[in-house]
Amino acid sequence: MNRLPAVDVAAIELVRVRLPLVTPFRTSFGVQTERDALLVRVLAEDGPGWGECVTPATPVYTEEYTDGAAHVLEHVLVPVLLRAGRRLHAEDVAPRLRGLKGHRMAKAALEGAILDVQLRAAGRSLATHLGATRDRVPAGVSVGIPDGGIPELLELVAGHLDDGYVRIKAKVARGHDAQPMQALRARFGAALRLQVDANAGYDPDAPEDVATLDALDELELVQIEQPFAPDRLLDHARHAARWRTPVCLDESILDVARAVEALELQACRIVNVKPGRVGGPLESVRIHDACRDRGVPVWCGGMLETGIGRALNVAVAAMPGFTLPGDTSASGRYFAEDLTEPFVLRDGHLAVPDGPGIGREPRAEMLRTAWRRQVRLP
Ligand code: NPG
Repeated sequence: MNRLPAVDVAAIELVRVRLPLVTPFRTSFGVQTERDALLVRVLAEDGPGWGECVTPATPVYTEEYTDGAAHVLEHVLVPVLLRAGRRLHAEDVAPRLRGLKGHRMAKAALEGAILDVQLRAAGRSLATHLGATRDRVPAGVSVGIPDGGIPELLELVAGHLDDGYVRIKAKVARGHDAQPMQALRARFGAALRLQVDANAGYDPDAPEDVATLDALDELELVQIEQPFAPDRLLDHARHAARWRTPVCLDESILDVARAVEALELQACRIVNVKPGRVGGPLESVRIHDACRDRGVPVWCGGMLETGIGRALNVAVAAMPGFTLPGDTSASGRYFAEDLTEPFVLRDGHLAVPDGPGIGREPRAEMLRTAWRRQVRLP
C-alpha cells in the first residue's frame, strides 16, 4: 500500500439513518427488522468521505452497540482525534486513539471515512489501494433462523440458490441446528457449499451441545463458525482437534495479534475478517497478510451494512488471500432500496467498485428518506 497524501479535515459529521429490511433477520440473539446505521462523514477540501459503523442496535454480538458508538464518537473519539491536529492520514487514527480501549467498530468507521477522503483526493479506488487482484468477488449469503422451521429454511435456501449465491451460511442455535442442517444436505445434496454460524451459542463443556456439534461435523460443512464464546480459544482448539470440519473464528478475532494467537493455538483454521469488528480496513489488511503468510484462508463477513459498509467489504474481499466466498450479498438481500447505488448479483458475483475511494456514496434522495439525525463536530 502506497502512502497517500494527508487531508485537512474541516469537520466530522455523525449521520444516523434507518432502512427497513426486506425480511426480518433472526439469529440466536434476536430478530432484526431494520438497519439503524450510524455513518461517519468526513468533510475535507476535496469532498466528503464516508464510513459506516457496523454496530447492531443492542450489544448482542459484542459489547458494542449503535447508541454507545454514537456517544463515544461524539464525546471522546472524534474530539481526541482532532485535538492532535486536523491534517490526517488514515494511519493516524489507530495510534491517536490507542489509549482509548475497545470501540473498534466506532474507530473503524472513522478510519474508513478518512481513508475514503484520502483516496478520493488521490483519484484512486480502495480496491487498487489494497492490492486487490479481482474485479468481482463471489457472493455467499447468510440465512437466519426462520419462524417456519425446516420447510421455510428449505424454501429460503432454494430461493438464494436460484438467485445465484455460491454458498450458504446458515445460522444455528440450540433447537435449530443438526436437524435442519441434515435436512438441507438431504434436499440439496453434497454439491451445496454449506457452512454454519453459531455466534458463540454453545457451551464447550455441555455434553448435549458437544453432541450437536459432533453431529454437524458429519455434514461435510465448509466450516463451523464461532461455536463457543469469543475468549475461549483453548476450548475451540480442544474440539477443533477432534473435528474434520474446519473451525472458523469471527467474534474472537479482534485484531492481528489475536488472529495469530488463535492460529498458533490451533483454535481455528479459517478466519472471518470483518473490517468493522477489527477496527478498520488497515487492521483487516494486517490480518489478511498474517493469514496469507501462514496459508490460512480468510473470508469477509457482513453486518447488514448499507452500500457504504458493503463497498468497503467488497474491496477488502477482492484481496488475494480472500479465497472463500464471503457474506458479501447483494443490496437486495436486505434492502428494497439501498442508501447507495445498489450492489447487484451477477452470475453469483458482485462487481468490485472501481471509482475513487470506496466507490459509493449515499444517494441524496435516499439519504433524505432514511435520515434520522445528525451531529456536526467542528
Ligand atoms: O450479510 O451482512 C450480512 C450479514 C451476515 O450473518 C451475518 N452477519 O454473525 O456474522 C454474523 C451476522 C451479524 C449480523 C452479526 C449483524 C452482527 C450483526
